[in-house]
Amino acid sequence: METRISSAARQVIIGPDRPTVLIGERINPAGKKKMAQAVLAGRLEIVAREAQAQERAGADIVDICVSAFGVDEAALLPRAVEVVMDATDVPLCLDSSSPAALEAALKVYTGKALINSVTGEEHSLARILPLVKTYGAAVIGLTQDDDGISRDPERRVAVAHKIVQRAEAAGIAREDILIDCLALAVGADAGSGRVTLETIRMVRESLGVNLVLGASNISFGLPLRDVLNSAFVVIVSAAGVNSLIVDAAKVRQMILAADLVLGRDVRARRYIEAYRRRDP
Ligand code: THG
Repeated sequence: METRISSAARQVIIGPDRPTVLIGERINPAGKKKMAQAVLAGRLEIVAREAQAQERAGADIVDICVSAFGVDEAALLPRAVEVVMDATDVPLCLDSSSPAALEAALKVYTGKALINSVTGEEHSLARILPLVKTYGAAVIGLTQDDDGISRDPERRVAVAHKIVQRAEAAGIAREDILIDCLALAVGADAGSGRVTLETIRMVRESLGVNLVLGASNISFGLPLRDVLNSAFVVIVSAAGVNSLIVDAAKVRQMILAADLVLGRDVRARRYIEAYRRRDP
């Protein structure tokens, strides 16, 4: 099963035998004072520059989130999308929990967007799935519902099934759904990594859909976050996650190595190419 995301100029394919697709996470005001202030003031140059930097660092897709206290996302998300489309050719992942903001962004986006995200909550399914269908987009389904995020993998899997079923009933093809089994901070709950891995295994076996993961969540609140994130992305890649929302500059080398070892980099072409292009 292959998931296609595109901009006007470029197509990215997510699939089991393909190299891991990196979705750059850095356009997100959470935890970034400077970006939050700029976004709040409507100064979006920093967003354009960050998109270009992530593309140079190996991001295949760029996630755009402008959610911050006091921000009118329905006004700002489409503007951010326009600014980024002017700055780069990378396809975009539209990251918002606001259906109005997502629709405004979809209206200006040229290409097949990745909508981030729908959940198993009734209000989310009802508002987001029609947008996916109308705009011909793909969508990330988060394995959480009206009861929140379960610590029981079986329940997360049940939410994944519900999302896929409802999406297909709305006329959305299964290949246009990426399931996010959810990574939570291991600093808060040492069992959270295993819950994610068990969910990944079961979703892969029972649904056969492509998988995405916001991997950096795993290290919130702990020191040496890059070390933890590196270990985690390798483990989840081996478990079958084929796209990651990450800081591409920090994990690209590790993912190139993992893809090669996992047989997703024929004749080591990408690995060697990255070595040739490295900064001397
Ligand atoms: N799943 C899906 N979408 C998501 C997430 C997910 N979107 C948001 C988030 N989780 C993924 N994006 C980020 C972005 C930043 C960070 C973590 C996840 C992060 N930022 C640093 C911080 O907050 O401390 C700041 C970085 C900096 O200052 O440079 O860790 O799970 N579908």
